[in-house]
Amino acid sequence: MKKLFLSAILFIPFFSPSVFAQSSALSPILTAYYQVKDALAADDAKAAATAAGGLLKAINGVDMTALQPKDHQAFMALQDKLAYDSRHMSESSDISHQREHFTSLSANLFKLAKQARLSDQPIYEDYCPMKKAYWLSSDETIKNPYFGSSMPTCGKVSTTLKPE
Ligand SMILES: [Cu+2]
Repeated sequence: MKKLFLSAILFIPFFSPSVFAQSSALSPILTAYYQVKDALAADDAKAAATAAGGLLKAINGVDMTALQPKDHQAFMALQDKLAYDSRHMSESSDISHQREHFTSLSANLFKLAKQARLSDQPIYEDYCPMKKAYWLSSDETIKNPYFGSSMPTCGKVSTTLKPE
């Protein structure tokens, strides 16, 4: 019993930041984007389309009243562009077409990430020199969504956004 109590105390400091840190009304967008990215990295066009549909829902479902004025403004300026690429990806079963849209989707989402809070965790912007395009990731490991299994580790982290 005493041991259990001690370990509980020891663990609280590790868990509390993620439990109590403020999350953003925009964070479902990033979460859905990561699912799209993972599906493309796995060369799975069907999963990418489904995930892009979820992303579109997340974009259209943002609770604007829950946003800080600065985040609200940044989101409004990019919402249509983000929705456009998401919709095209969700309606396509052609992975090369999805990857074309993923290029501008990633660029616009990175613009948003620089101006508004999307996550309590770092966001890594990765660069693919073969595609000359960027993508966003929640971890530093490179899993290339533009080439998938044919070039899984092509690319490098170009920018790291750390939450304030
Ligand atoms: Cu299209």
